[in-house]
Amino acid sequence: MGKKGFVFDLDGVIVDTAKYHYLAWKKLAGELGFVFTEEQNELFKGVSRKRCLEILLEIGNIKANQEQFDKWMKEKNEDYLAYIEKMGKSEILPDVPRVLSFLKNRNVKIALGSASKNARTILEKVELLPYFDSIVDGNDVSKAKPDPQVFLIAAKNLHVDPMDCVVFEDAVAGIQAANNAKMVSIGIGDSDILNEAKYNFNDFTEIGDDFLESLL
Ligand code: B16
Ligand code: MG
Repeated sequence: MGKKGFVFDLDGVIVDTAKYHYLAWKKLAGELGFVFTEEQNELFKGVSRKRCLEILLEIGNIKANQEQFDKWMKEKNEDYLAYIEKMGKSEILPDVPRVLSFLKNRNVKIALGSASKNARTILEKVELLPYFDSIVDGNDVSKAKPDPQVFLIAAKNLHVDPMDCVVFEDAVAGIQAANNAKMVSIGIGDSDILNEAKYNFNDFTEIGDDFLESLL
């Protein structure tokens, strides 16, 4: 299929940082006097930090002024970063290094396309940074997924036509963003939820070298 650029989402695709986001949001909710459930945390996947806090405050029915809002954003991120600080290679999701190595050896370009402003730190911690030709994260975008902006910037940085790019994503909005960018979308996770993806796999152990080869 002549694909030349491969873009990976971070949380839910390369590492499971959702569990750390959850612990940090849960702590904040506790301080604000309400319970935040793991089920509610599902709503936060792929969503920007600012939007997550807005949703959290809606759940707790809490009104905040700008100063409180900024303080809570900062507090949540500091708690989250304390978990990230302890991350290592063992937290990379199964077979991600195999797929990255395979692609690297085939001389295609690799980018990260994540909503997280902590993406670079996380890739450094799990020692995957050298695989990436470009990192596009929450610091680079003004429009959230499903807007295609994050992936279009990645394609531009890789000097690859968006139509020659493939995206690995675990969030519905991310699959929609990839489709909106006219890229090949690959859903990592539940195929019933990610049913708008062109291809679906539960995780990278299901993505064989022959499938990758067929994309090149
Ligand atoms: P940060 P992804 C997303 O990562 C997470 O899924 C989402 O829960 C989080 O709020 C967002 O990053 C922002 O993260 O607070 O580190 O800037 O899936 O887009 O890689
Ligand atoms: Mg994700």
